Amino acid sequence: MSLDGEYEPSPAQWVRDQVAEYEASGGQRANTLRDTGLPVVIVTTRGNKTGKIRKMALMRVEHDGEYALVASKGGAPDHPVWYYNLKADPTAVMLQDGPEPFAAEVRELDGDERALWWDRAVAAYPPYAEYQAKTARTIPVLLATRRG
Ligand code: F42
Repeated sequence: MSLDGEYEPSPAQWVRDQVAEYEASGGQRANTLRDTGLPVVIVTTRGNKTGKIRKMALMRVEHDGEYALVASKGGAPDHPVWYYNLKADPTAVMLQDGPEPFAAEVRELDGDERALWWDRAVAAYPPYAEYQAKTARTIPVLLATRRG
């Protein structure tokens, strides 16, 4: 299964390179954030204005086969564009954690559920806590679950 449409690689070269290398190697290479040794996943969305296929790397925050997608963007003041893509079309998602991507759907978490997954996210990637401290926005946490 895949998302149909024209693929527009990320304008950020380090993300574009990471996605290409991860996909070309079936997750054997480019599977961590730079030299942190901490694992990433590849997420595909559809652009909410252009309809083009968009891909990015995110930190791997997994629990019982579900994944938190943390819209941190390094603690930037604004949400990443992919957050709006997922809000516009929460079932147009592919997630790759290993050799093959799978179809997923997402929903944004709040309350106790967000708190639980936020703790898991910080355990997986401690800098998320610093990112939250340096931005006024509440960093969105979306839960991706397998579809079909
Ligand atoms: N970002 C995170 O937010 N969280 C993470 O845990 C994370 C980990 C991570 C690990 C490795 C790595 O290589 C990158 C990592 N990133 C992480 C960065 C992440 O991959 C994204 O690059 C980052 O979150 C920024 O996302 P963004 O969607 O804002 O990306 C920008 C650079 C981008 O691609 N912009 C496109 C553009 O052309 O400017 C827009 C793409 C798009 O979807 N456009 C829409 C469309 O319709 O096509 C229209 C958008 C509009 O509203 O105008």
